[in-house]
Amino acid sequence: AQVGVSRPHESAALHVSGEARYTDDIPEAQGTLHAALGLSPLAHGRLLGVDLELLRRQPGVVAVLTAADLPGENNCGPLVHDDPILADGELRYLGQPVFAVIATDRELARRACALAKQAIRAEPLPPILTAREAHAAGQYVVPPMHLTRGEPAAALASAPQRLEGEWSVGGQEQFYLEGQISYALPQEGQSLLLHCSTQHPSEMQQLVAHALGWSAHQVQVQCRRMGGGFGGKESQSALFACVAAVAAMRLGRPVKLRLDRDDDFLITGRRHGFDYRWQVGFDEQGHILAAEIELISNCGHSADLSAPVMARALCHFDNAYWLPHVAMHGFCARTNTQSNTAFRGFGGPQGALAIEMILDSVARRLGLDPLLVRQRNFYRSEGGRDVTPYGQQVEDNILEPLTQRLIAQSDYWQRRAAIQAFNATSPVLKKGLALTPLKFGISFNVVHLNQAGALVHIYTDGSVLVNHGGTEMGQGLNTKVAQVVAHELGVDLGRVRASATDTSKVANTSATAASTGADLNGKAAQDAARRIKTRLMPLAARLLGCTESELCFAGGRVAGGGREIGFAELVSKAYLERFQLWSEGFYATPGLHWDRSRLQGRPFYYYAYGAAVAEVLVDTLSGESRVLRADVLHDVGQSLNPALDIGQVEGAFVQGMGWLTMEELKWHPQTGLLLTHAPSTYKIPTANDMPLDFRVALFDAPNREDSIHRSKAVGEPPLLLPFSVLLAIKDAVAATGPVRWDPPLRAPATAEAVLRALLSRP
Ligand code: MTE
Ligand code: LUZ
Ligand code: MOS
Repeated sequence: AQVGVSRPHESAALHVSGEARYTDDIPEAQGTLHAALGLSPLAHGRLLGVDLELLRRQPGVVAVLTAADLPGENNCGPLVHDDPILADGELRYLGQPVFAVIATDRELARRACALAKQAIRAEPLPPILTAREAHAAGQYVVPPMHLTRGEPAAALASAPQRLEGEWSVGGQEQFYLEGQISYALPQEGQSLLLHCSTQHPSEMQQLVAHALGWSAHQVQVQCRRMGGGFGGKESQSALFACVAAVAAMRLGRPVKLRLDRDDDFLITGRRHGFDYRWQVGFDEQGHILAAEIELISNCGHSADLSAPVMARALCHFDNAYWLPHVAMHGFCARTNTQSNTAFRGFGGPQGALAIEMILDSVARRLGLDPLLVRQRNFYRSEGGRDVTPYGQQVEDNILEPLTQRLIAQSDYWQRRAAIQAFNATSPVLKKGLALTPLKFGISFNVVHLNQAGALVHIYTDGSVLVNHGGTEMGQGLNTKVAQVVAHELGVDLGRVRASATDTSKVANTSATAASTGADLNGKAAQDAARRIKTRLMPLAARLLGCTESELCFAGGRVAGGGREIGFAELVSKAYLERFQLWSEGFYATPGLHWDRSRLQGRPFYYYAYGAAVAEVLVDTLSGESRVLRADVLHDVGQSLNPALDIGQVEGAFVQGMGWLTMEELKWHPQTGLLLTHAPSTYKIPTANDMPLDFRVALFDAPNREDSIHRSKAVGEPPLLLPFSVLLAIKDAVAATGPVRWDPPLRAPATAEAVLRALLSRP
């Protein structure tokens, strides 16, 4: 079998030898020019003009572009067309691109752009820099969203116990290792080839066409691979694609736009920080009776993907739990900062984290172990406690068996006792322990996006080339899709090669996002391979003298009726008999329906589950913490490739840990300058921050839905696993105080935040 087995990433050898070609490694065509962007020095202002003469005088400068030079629409926003490519009239955030300089080399272009402060004439206006301020002023990028079930107000009023609170979680920079880049090459007769590091080539094609005032068929977008995307290249690769394309067509020369890291931080958005205000009603056993919550996301200056991000946050506030009466109110606050966007989990983590913090507070109030309170609130089929607030029935619930197995594997209860004993005798160093579960909905929460296409070629020597609408960002999608095709045709994986994503091969693709890459493109590629196989079967049956139902494609051979023929031989015979040896394939996820205005329906094909136990050590003098051990049990259905899936789970765990414990964004409270705009001031986890003892296992049970080989999506769900780390830190802090103390720990739980929580001890 070619699926269900660990195989190295298709580019692993190229990655480690440095041969893997990223967009900036494509040999430059003769005459290539380089672009850089001049950025707004104000968080908010009226744009009065740009001193073009000053910029044009700079060495190496070939051209300077402003909004007035755009031949088509000045927009790079994906859903709401409210995102200018270059500022026009209004400056909306500090870092907003105002002009582009095109020069003979990148350094000269950047140097000219460094004159932005002198070149831009603007009148400052007061900025709104926090989501709370924007909420108070009623400034939103899209209208508020409400999701309600039952009678939350009445149920809160009558609940035996009530708690309320406010909390917030910070944003997170994607920190893809390869920064944003686009390379535009004019072709003959008003057409363009664009190499772009993007998760969404079709949308780049469309937005570039609009910016040029062209039709889509004039623009071809290609992406062989990205050096990471993490959601940051789903929509936000567009600004750079549009600038490179417009400059290239205007000058009739190839133009490359590659950002340096500081500009990438200053221009692009990231994970939305959220503010919450909540109320919860519960009984003495910790059963949640009602909850009401306001979620305010900091969207930045434009809508971008903030609406579906908030919708996903609202659809994940329940996480693993039955909430009989619930009201959620989502506010997408408009602020004068970078426009926030997709980041692994797409609002799901921000929704689910809120209920996990609330349950932890409930448990502390009652003096119960938080694990018990969690388990008591799990979705279960008895008593109709298995319907989500948005009306989808949870049919594939494996929360209880998965959690039970993890409790056993991690010795949760023994370690709970050992930690209590340790803390009793250790005044400075304190340990904490937490188990958190997750349930994550798989599918784009916009129904029509759940479709994919593929193109499979078999050449006359029996080698296979597969192309599909998904993009490779390191997650191993090409490997999985190649495995599916190899499996279908019964050939070795080495005979199948995946080629660069290209809008001229598969049209109208969705972003590689929502963790659906393998689900959608794997099915589409399987469809394509099956179509070719179906054409080959009558010929194979004739050659082998058997019936079609006796045929078996495996090991590079086709067998039947006690005889066999090599796959390559069969293919060359088919060619001579004029069979079509290539095919397209298509897939659309079945059974989805969603009422976007009421937030009701079945947005998800299925759920992925998982749970993690984290044990941390906190130094109560410095506030520093360290993950001593993490045990993970994660559900990927029947894995297509366990090695890749474990890699995804480990990576997501550490990335989520970074979000919740180390990565802190700070904007200057008056100017709105992002102060943490480089690795010198913004800290992501390194090898040194890995859990000292890290045990990741897959919960190996087939998807009950007919997904590709009964696997489940893996990209985003495990980002929720390190909630356990944050809550273990909170547990360690709580151990310094009186029983039932609920420490006010914010996220990210940096050393500073931990010290603040410790200092608030009663
Ligand atoms: N893994 C790597 N190495 N690099 C990435 O950029 N992006 C994540 C996840 N894993 C990412 C990654 C995100 S945000 C998503 S949505 C999925 O991969 C997308 O790929 P998939 O749908 O093929 O899983
Ligand atoms: N929905 C979703 C989306 O669940 N995930 C996504 O990445 C996405 N992107 C665009 C629109 N809806
Ligand atoms: Mo992932 S945030 O859906 O690109």
